Amino acid sequence: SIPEPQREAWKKFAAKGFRTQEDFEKEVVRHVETTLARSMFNCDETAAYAAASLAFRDRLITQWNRTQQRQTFADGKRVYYLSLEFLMGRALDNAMLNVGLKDVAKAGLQDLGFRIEDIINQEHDAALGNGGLGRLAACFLDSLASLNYPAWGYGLRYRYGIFKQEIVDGYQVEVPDYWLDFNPWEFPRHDVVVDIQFYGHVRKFQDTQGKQCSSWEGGEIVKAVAYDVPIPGFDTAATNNLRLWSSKAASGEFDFQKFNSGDYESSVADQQRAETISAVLYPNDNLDRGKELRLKQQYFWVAASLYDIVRRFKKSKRAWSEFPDQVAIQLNDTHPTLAVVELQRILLDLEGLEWDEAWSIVSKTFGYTNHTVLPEALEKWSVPLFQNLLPRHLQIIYEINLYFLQSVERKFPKDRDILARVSIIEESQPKMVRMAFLAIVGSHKVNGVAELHSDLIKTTIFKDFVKIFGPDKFTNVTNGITPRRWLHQANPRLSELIASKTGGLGFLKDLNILNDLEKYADDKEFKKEWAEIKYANKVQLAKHIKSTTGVTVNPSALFDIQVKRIHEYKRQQMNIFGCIHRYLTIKSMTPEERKKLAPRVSIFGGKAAPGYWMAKTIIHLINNVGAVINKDPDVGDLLKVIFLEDYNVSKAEIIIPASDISEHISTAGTEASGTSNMKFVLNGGLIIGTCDGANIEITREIGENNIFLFGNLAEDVEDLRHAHNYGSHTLDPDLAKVFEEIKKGTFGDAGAFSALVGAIEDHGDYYLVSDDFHSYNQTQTLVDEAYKNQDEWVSKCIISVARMGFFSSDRCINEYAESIWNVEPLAPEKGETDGLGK
Ligand code: GLG
Repeated sequence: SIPEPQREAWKKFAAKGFRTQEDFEKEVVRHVETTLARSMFNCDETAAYAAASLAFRDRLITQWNRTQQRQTFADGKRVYYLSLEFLMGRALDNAMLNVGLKDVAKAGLQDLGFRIEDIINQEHDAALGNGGLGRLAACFLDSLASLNYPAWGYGLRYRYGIFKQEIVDGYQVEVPDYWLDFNPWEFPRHDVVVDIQFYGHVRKFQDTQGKQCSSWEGGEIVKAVAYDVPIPGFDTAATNNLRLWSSKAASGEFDFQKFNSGDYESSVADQQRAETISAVLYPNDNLDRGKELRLKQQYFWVAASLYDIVRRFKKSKRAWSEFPDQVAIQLNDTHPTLAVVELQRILLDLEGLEWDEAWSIVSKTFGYTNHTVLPEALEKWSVPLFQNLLPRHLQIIYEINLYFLQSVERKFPKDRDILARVSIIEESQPKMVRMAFLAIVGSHKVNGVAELHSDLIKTTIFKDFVKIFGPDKFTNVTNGITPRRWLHQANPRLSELIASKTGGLGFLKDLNILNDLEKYADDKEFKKEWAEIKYANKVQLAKHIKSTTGVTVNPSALFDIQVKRIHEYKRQQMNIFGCIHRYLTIKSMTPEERKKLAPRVSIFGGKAAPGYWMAKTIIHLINNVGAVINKDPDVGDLLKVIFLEDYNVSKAEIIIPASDISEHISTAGTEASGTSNMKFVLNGGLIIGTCDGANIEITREIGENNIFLFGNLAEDVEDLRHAHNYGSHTLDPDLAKVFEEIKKGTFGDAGAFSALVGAIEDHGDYYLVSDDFHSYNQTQTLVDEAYKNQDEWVSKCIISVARMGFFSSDRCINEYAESIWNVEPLAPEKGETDGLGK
């Protein structure tokens, strides 16, 4: 560091970041002219976006530096959130709002000849995630920074995020998402590079004291390079870090030799192989495929992150026993579970600690969040694959398992079966490592993401572990969403109205302030403004629908929206069958009867995993049904069916504020939480849903009168499935009519949909579509009726929003901090906030 006498100069010239409109414009022009080497004669919107982003980035990084310094001096406990997915979406709008300078930027851009909306729309989404799990991680980062927690996110810098979806002739087509062409939000840290080892063998030896030691040797090395993304808190100078690792070939003699000896091609191939590790996000949501490259990604990211964390800890020169007082690591699902093993390896093999001492540190450091009970999503890795890729880690896993099973045996000496049930190694052919079990054994807390889900993991998949470790190890932290992005940014009109009634933007930091709105639930003037905002948001979505699909929809119709990953358990098939049922009903009506119907637009959106054929079939059916209904003159405005291509975070920001009703209709017990349910209600839409995930807690908060619940309960699912397989399974009569219509070819070649229909008719209807179909349609009729009474409808929406405070990710993060991480916020000092816009 710089010697004391020279620091004055540094302080004098320290970067501050702009504060005024004039300074902002100066920065933009400077970036256009010098960073981008353009001028006012060829500065298009892309360049203006780039320059505006760089101006904000400069500002953020200044605050970032101060935040990091402050945290280093304070030397307190930090949280590390390990997630293979961070579904960030766009950064510019968020940065402008969080630092409170959007108005300044708007005026500045206008002065320079641009409209802020056009500039914001230039940005490519950072789509490093599949769905809810990745977006949750992004909301958490926003809350951690906004609440001043000293926290880092660690992830992978995929060159390709989730694919872009195109719809061609009704089918999903995947297009690669190359998003790094120009990304102003990241800082490459070419000085932060970690060597990551793969393959090789384990050498056993005795050290000079005669102690048995192991060393992992040989194999190959890949380099992990850090890229830092600043995460601004809302209305605070605190700016946290998201560190993403990118893989790079270990350069040096080896390649060079090959190159010199004429083997140019293979030296390049090595490089490509190394870079493949962080090349692409696996596009599966709630599905584990067990591919070697995925395990490589996991180890690469976990090893680099732990190296970084341990290095930071070692700088403080504390005793190892203090590690858990300085470091809390949260495992977002089982994807980073190898961190447990890697930390044990570091302490044992590299730092020379004894097993018990090391293990006591490890198991106090980690917390594990489970996000699903679906068996196909629970990660398992084959032992032979492990043995080859990570031989030392496999040994350590066996040892962890041995000590664990010995403790179980001591506790339950008479129960032989329990050992096989809870073993981290599944005795199958080939043997498998059960990652969730490893995560439980290696963590001090395990949490589910909504009450029902947290109860289910305790009574089903992790039941034995509750017996072994006691119930206190298992807890619930119901998910939340950040109101900054999902209300203030996505729905500026509503945010402004709320601010005008609740005394400013304080509700964005304490969402319970929304309670103040309840007194306006019957206020005529307020309701009028409320309804106008919803209508304006629907007009905006209608425009988007028109421009992307060519279909004209009536903004006065009821907008019914289901946007999320396409999955059989989420039951988009039930929704589209419901649309067909509605269509058949309309067709059978007289014109007089039709006049009494409430017009509806059914809107779908979501990606199917490229290998998930059934999900792709559902998309195909939705599109074909839309093609028939949307041009049927008997139907007109009464029903439109729309599939919106390429659902992502920035589209969600347009779609969610425009809903009247949204669908969260998973088979009870299958959706761990859901988070879009919260986003829709927070934006003044009602929901139709099953008693599943967070729907249950939403109901408790907003009241049963304000939600449309239907369907079988989680506790009945098992019996129903059993009855399907062993008893008689009669198809719901309305569903039978829907199937007849599909089979007639009304929606194109019936053969294309035979598997979809067959899964319900002939193959056990695992997701209980037929069982719930009647109650689903009946409830949709109640929705129609309720919507006709607009006055009451708007009151319901206002009351619901007023009661949504609980679902802020701030509440959620505070719960993690208190009950799992044991960390305290570290607020910026007074002077430091001078970085803020306000
Ligand atoms: C999972 C679950 C969702 C949950 C989300 C965040 O399926 O129900 O809301 O994590 O906890 N794979 C997911 O998206």
